[in-house]
Amino acid sequence: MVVPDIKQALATHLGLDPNASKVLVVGLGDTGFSVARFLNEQHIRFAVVDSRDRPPLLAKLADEIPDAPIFTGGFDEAAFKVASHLIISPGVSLKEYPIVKAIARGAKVFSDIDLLVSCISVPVVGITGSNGKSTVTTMVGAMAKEAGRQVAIGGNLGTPALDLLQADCDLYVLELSSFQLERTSLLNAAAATVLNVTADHLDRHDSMADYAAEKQKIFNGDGVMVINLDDPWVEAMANPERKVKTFSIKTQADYCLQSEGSVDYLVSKNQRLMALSELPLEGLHNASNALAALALGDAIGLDERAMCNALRKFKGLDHRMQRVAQIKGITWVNDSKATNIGACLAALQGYKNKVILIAGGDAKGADMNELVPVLREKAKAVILMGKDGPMIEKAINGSVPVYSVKNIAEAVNVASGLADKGETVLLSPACASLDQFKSYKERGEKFATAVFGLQQ
Ligand code: UMA
Ligand code: ADP
Repeated sequence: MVVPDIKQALATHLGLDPNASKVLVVGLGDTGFSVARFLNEQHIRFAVVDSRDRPPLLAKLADEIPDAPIFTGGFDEAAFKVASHLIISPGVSLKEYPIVKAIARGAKVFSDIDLLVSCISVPVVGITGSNGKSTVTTMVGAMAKEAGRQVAIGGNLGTPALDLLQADCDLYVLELSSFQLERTSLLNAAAATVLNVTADHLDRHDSMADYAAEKQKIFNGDGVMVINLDDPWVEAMANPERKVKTFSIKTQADYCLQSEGSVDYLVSKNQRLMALSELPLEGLHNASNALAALALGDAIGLDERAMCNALRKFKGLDHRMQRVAQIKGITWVNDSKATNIGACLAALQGYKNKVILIAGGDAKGADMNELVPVLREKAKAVILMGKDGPMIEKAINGSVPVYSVKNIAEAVNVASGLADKGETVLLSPACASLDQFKSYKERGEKFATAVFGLQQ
């Protein structure tokens, strides 16, 4: 449901006045475009600025809103000088000089998430964390659908928040990144979680504490806090004065695992919900994700049976521990979405036997030494590529055989030569892809293409 008077809500919550406000939309990617379209529909004056010469949606904006002022090729200081409000895309750092200056002058900063939540009168479920956001967001969305709810699912997952705005929607499930949360102040989620906090985006955040503090903003307000007892950063966020639901794969919690004989169950308050083997996903980290999703669903009143049915049918997302082929007894797994150390560690820890790992790319300022003890235990060989390949090789320091390659096709060829029957080759780079690819998707697709090429 949408509030009866959007203009009034924007005035009340954000001080947006169609006659006086001058909004600057910073960044013209998917978020900036959705914001521009929304402001145009609400007849609120805006301009768009992007530091790139040709931002990806320039032609589309000029076509759809021909009279929108657009400044590209740098952050035009004049545009910032007159702005009363800045709506800043997640890809743009708040430390950019014109932004710092505009804030000091009194310009208000907010996000597309602030705009969405000002316009709706139905519950929001918010999901953040270093890893598992997309998986848990999609799980909760599937659970809500199975329970018969009219649910909109998006945010960092892909569909910008404002593109989800629909009159007949009774629930929003939003994946939120630390960048989105950093500039969001109006969110009051009915249920929210920080799944975990491990090193990521340290090129944008000053420290782990700073990164965790941005994530913690998902708990602003008075909704149910869903807390991972296995993560010390997250456990410390629990507020005993609030409604809290806990989950864990290691210890007793509101949602946890229980073994009986050789069978593990997902349980809630000592009641078995389903056998872990019914969850069609690899890796214990996905048990943690399922428990988080159950706790979130419970917090907003979803039916338990519907939630378990949705989990039984959940096939997982592409590029996350996705088995792409089995060729001559060798299993090839695409985990291209492992863009940080935590995801790569979770992938490796899921294997009993040693694997051949393909890793490397842009480490985003992370300390790759954290990876080394697990590589020693779980990797037969490591094939490295990309900008920070040499840095990872230095951290490994000869303790595991390393092969340096130029591209993913060469990585697959080298892996094919090293792998014996019964072994697994795992692409789980622990790094972002952008130094060599358009996205983690392109990296995963090129990996799969090269693997299929081995069959020729
Ligand atoms: N950029 C510039 N100059 C600008 C504006 C952007 O150079 O003036 C660059 C950014 O540094 C970035 C790229 O352009 O490299 C895209 O930034 P953006 O803010 O325009 O991105 P959008 O297209 O709006 O997509 C954003 C999220 N992107 C980022 O946070 C970088 C998308 O998450 C999200 O799906 C989308 O909003 C809808 O909500 C992607 C992502 O990579 C999947 N997120 C990071 C992650 O998951 O690790 C946080
Ligand atoms: P995000 O949206 O936070 O990036 P995804 O669900 O897309 O999370 O998964 C990203 C990567 O993290 C994949 O490599 C996946 O296998 C791994 N992963 C998923 N859930 C977890 C978890 N709970 N802990 C650690 N790694 C995880």
